Amino acid sequence: MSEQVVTYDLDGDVALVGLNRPDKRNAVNEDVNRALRAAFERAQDEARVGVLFGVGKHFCAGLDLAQALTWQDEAPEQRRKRRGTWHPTLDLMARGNIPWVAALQGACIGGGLEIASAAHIRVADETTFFALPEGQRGIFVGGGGSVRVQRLLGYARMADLMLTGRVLTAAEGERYNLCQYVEPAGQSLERAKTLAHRITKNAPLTNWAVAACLPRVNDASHEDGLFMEMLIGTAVTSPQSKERLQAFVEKRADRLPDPGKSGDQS
Ligand code: 1HE
Repeated sequence: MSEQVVTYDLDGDVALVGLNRPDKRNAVNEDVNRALRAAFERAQDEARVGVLFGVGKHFCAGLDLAQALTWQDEAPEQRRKRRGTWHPTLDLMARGNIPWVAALQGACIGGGLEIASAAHIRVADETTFFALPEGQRGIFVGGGGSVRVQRLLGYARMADLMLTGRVLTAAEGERYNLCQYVEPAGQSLERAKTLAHRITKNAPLTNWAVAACLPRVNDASHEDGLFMEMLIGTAVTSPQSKERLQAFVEKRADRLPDPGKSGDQS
């Protein structure tokens, strides 16, 4: 694993993973993919929540097109080995054991959007822009985007982005369901960290159920989904549930703030 292309730090119970090729706009080559996978595995072992961010002005410009160019003349057998290598990496994030928050700024393009879509929460800032320019590059999505990005956007919007090369602003991205928060320029990472630390306070089993089980329920039929929900509900019940329910009943737990009365809820 290359230490330089992906950074890893632990901030209390939060793992901070950084895409670190700012001069290449954090384009993802094979080293980055391998390093990301190692970082996600490590985070699952030692953190309760992960934050993924991009170093520099851009989150990620997608697949490293210069490296992809070198693959074009490879023999079919060699190319076969490169197929689907992003999938296990991003599945670790999207349906692994801990929730992930992605902090976005600047370009969140192609494979960059696919990576962001594997996070459970996406925090953009006002400089963020989203695009799927695969049509212009003569390639297809390869990081699970046809499943994950399409589920966020819906077919019509995904087809529009892929066919026309349309670029969305942060505000449009929020409207299109590509991010849940839009912060002032330069503040997405701080907000993502705040959210991550808040998430660490949840019962760990509930976090696991949201991170690992909800995406699978989302893939199931109505009937199977309800059955899975019943099983997950049973698995999530723990002594912590009893203590937390008791704390509420005994008025020891914080009440939820009324958004109409309180100001900032972060
Ligand atoms: C790259 C890449 C890259 C930048 N692969 N090297 N992604 C794209 O089609 C997006 C392509 N990138 C861009 O449109 C622009 O670079 C940005 C809008 C992201 C940023 O623009 P800018 O003016 O700040 O930077 P730049 O001058 O274009 O790029 C700076 C350097 O980064 C330059 O290298 P240099 O050696 O000439 O300095 C660029 O070549 C390099 N660079 N983006 C390689 N993507 C799993 S399948 C997913 C399929 C896809 O991801 S398709 C979408 C690919």
